[in-house]
Amino acid sequence: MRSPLALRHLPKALLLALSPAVLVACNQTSTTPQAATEPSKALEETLQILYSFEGKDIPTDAELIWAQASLTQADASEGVQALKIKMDSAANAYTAVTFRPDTPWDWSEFQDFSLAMEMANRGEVSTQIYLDIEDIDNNVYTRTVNVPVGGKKTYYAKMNGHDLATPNGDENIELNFASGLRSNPVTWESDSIQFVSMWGKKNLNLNGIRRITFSVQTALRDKEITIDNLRLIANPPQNEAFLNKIVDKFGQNAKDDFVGKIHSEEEMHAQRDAELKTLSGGKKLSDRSRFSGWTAGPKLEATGFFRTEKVDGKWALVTPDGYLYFATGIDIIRLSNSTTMTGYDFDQSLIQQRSADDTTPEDSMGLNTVPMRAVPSRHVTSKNPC
Ligand SMILES: [Ca+2]
Repeated sequence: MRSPLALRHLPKALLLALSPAVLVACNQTSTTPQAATEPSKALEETLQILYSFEGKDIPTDAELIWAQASLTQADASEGVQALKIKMDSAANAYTAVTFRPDTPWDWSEFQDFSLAMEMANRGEVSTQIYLDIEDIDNNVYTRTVNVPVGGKKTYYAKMNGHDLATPNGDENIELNFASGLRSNPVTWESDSIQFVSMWGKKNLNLNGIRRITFSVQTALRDKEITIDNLRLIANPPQNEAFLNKIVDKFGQNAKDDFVGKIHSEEEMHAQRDAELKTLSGGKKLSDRSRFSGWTAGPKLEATGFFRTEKVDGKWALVTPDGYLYFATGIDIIRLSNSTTMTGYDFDQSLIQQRSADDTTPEDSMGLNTVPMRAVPSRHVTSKNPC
């Protein structure tokens, strides 16, 4: 079944596709210890079942976008049926199933609770699911999780309580205030899997939850999941030490094991030596400079520093010797909490100057703007577009 809603959602889908903050690889294989297939005992206190998929038809609340739904008896965790969703995600950037009740859910009577469900994946590749929950104020909180190929596991997304607290009241921020992390470690131990926080308003208006959307975005393959027992659960007591000792002495996640993790200095040295061995065998391309610049290309001034410079109207990376080079892996580069403008400058004598030993105190401040006294001195220095 293909929904006409697809066109309506397409602009948003394209917007999301451009987001740089996709942190979970769509085809990653979980290297974490295998969780038990049965829900943790600690999570079995159900407050309210939203969908158990036990009827003869798919719930009318379910809207499909480039996806097909069917009821299946495989992987049911409550009753005998579950909802299987097959996403046409190879051909469509945004595929989804949205549960949208006629009347928004009022969950204001609950405190310290989560949305939970079992999900299984009988496809050929893992399925990265985005979970959007929207309230009646049009606020959305987006989370994600990777559902590996295999049987059902329990997943949950907090709706209230524990680490959702935002002490200064600024809800629309990606990082968690207590930890500085985008997504916190679990606040209770269980076999269930917590959705990874992505962006949006963490504390939604529980007087009215308008929709719950499971989507697959910008995937190269068709994907599928089976969902059952979409419900609200009471959060078990919070582990107050959930942020303690989460980073080991090598700067790694101390609470999880993964391929390539360093367990000792000897192991680190062995990895280093193995990597150096592969690098020493590499041969430089014939038209590359000592810094791998392009010797057959334009030759700019040799300033002794890596820098950027415009060549024929386009920005280029330049080696200290003045050759252009190409680099992969460039990520966000910005000044600390500063706005960025091109083409304008100000009287520098009116702006506090930095020294080489500054420790960028602006990082702990708000947006670092030009002081008001310098504003009248603003002038155009370049009309070239960046
Ligand atoms: Ca069921």
